[in-house]
Amino acid sequence: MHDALSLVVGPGAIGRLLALSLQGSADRQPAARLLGRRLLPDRQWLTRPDGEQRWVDIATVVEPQLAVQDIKLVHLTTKSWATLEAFETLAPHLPADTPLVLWQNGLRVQHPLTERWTGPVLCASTTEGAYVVDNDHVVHAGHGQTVLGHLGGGHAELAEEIARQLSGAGLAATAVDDIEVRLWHKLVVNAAINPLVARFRILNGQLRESPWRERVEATLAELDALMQALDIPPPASSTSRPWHDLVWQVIERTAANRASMLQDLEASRPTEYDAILGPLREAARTADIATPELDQRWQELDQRAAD
Ligand code: KPL
Repeated sequence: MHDALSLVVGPGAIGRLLALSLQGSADRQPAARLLGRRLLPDRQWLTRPDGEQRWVDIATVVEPQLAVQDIKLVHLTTKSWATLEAFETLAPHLPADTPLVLWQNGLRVQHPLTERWTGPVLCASTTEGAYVVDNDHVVHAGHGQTVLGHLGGGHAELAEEIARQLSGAGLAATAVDDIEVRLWHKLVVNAAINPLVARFRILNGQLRESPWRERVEATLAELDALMQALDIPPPASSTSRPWHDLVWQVIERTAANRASMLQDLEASRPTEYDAILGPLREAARTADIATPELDQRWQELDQRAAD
């Protein structure tokens, strides 16, 4: 896997960061290729967190049958709502044992794709910060951490190999045997922050102020009850309010950020509201837990999606 050619599907911010980091750090070329709906310039700028900028030569391909040539690993980095379609387009052209890594927010695609794909499927959760400036420029805004693993806890060696490859490319990654729990943790963070900041078009840090602070607290009370009912182990914390601590820590750390859902709304793109709020509301209904805050956020964003 060390020198294996990877295909990155979905040239958004994380997809481009991944492809350019892999390509820019490998001894053997090419190390990565991008598959997208439109061609991007073959030379891309990558700005690093320390401000250094460099060119990376990388091929973008639009035809799946050409994109898969000699590929040993596929990273699917499309938005959650576009992922099943991207997978269906690619799958007929891929050798049946090709490993897939899923990078989506929410919990809509991870289980169906793990069941459907014939090869190993790993899920990743990342806090790397990146944004696209232009057709030929992506900024790695801040270093984060990536965890990855198989939903059933298997394929540990493969997960470790991929984690080593990512870390070698400057994206610190660790293989874990509890990725499903990690995805629930990220889901709680995204559900508490993203729909609210998107609805009110505010920076993450403004959630610390009234009236949004009260909305975050009310949402956290629902999420706390739901996580307990689902038996999801809480994140490590020195207090008795681990979910509360996790979410407020992320709000502090990302105070100046425009969350991904807000960026999607502002760019008139579909948002990931269903991948984030949908699984939580469905689990709440099964567990007979009322979630008026989550329901309201879902209705507001669903209304926008229908407009
Ligand atoms: O992951 C994020 C996102 O923007 O999707 C958070 C943690 C909310 C940071 O902005």
